[in-house]
Amino acid sequence: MSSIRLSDSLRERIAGPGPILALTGAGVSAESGLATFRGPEGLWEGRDPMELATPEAFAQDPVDVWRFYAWRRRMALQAKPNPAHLALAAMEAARDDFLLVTQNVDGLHERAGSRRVLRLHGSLWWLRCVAEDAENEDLREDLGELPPRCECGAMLRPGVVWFGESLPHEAIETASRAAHEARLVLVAGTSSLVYPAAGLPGIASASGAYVVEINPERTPLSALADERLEGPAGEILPLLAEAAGVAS
Ligand code: BJW
Repeated sequence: MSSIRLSDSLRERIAGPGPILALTGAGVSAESGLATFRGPEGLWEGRDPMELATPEAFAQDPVDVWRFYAWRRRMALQAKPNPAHLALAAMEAARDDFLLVTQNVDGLHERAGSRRVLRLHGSLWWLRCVAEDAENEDLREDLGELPPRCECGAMLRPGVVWFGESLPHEAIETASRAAHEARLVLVAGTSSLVYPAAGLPGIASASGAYVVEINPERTPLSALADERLEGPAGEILPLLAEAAGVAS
């Protein structure tokens, strides 16, 4: 039985009319067994993922970076959506003014049933040809010899967004617009350190939205949030879905 109690004000807001924006990060997949980036479990073979998730690392040693992403793909395939993913999918299904924006690349939101997902940082299941710069959904489960190759012979790279790279234009434009229009923003499982995603709750707040942070730890967003729900997303998001009158 959870000790987390939702305020009456939040209960009214989650069940009431007007656009809701949910922004998620790696913490929502933590309860599915996937490591976060900056947490204590975040190391891969003793190395900081942030040193591998860069264009510079890929340019220097593509096979090394591909080994990291091949491992991430295997972990994501083995993982199952948890109650946090399911609650978000249920809230989306119950109303047409609910938008999910995620920084995650693992595909667990879609596997939980979310249909309108704005992916800010790409997908583990997309590949991009370094020569043609065209992105394809990857239907191969096995990448074969690393690095995988495009039909044109050039290397393929993971279809994710690394530091210093632009986010998909349409996704960030739509997310910014949704932040301006949102009445309620749920920010779950992100350290709120990485921009431009971390700026979305601030945009929403400046436009009058009520911002709720769901995270066991404080982040740079905590001071701005109207309400903090301190605990795991897999416990708190189902409570919010229930308060919205939705079974997840
Ligand atoms: C739980 C939990 C549970 C645990 N329940 N919670 C403005 C100011 C300053 C800098 C910039 C700026 N604008 C742009 C920049 C530069 C840069 C940036 O933000 N740098 C900062 C770090 C300072 N941004 C970029 O380069 C972006 N591009 C860009 O803006 O292009 C234009 C431009 C370029 C250059 C200069 C200026 C403009 C691109 C960012 C790409 C980020 N890519 C990555 C890798 C993706 C591929 C992959 O997955 O491998 O995205 S980095 C990594 O961080 C990944 C994540 O999506 C992202 C965010 O991490 P997230 O999800 O928050 O995870 P964690 O681990 O940090 O946090 C987990 C949280 O969960 C914690 O708080 C836990 O407490 C919590 N938690 N269990 C709930 N059960």
